[in-house]
Amino acid sequence: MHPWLVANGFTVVKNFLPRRELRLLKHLADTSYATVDNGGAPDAIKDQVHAWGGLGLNMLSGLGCVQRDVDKVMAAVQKRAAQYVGPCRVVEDISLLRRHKESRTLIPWHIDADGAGTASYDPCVNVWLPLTSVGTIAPSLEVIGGSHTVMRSEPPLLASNAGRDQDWIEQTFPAPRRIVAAMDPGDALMFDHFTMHRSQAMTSIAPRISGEFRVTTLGVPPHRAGFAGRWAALRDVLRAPTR
Ligand SMILES: O=C(O)CCC(=O)C(=O)O
Repeated sequence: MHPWLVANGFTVVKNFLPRRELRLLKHLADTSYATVDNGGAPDAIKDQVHAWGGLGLNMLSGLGCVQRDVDKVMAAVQKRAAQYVGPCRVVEDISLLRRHKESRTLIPWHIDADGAGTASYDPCVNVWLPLTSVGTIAPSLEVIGGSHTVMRSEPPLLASNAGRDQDWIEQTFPAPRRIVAAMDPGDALMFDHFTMHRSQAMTSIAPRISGEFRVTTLGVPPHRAGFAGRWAALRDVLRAPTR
């Protein structure tokens, strides 16, 4: 594991994704969201995109994308992530694209181990890849450096109540090292699944699509929970009170 990632629980990697795979990822996002927006997806998926913007990677082949393209992007993410975390694999079932068009869908403080169904994949790292420049008018992520060690000794929260309010954050991290990552397409924010993070707080936003590729080191047994449970967990993070 990369020493900065171990010490701080996150790292920003410029030019993480090669140009070709970045283009492919944008193509997957354009194709799948266009299918949803043009009425070509089942109601449940339309509702999900409206509610919180997410599309699981394993839904994309049903939304006009070619699975081989999804596999190529996952392979590129995996190869590059391995330079930071060692031999690893992308866990497709807990990886997704997410679109924010309105500030209503921005996500409150949480850790993926509580809210994103990653706990049983420990160690697990989120490779977060925005497809537009973020940090000023399109929301980036805000992370609390070092929070991953603190959060490992906190009792886990149920996915149905995984959001942390501002008072709790201020009490738990009195002198927080908070950073909002300013990033361009192709850059990655890699963070431990115990690292406290949220969507950059903004009252109005430029739309943004991002990829959330969750990688685990090789040898971790497949998660036993069902697919539906994991997506419910992500939705619940969104619904939890923010502050
Ligand atoms: O898209 C966002 O703003 C939040 C993403 C997030 O919380 C995550 O990737 O775990």
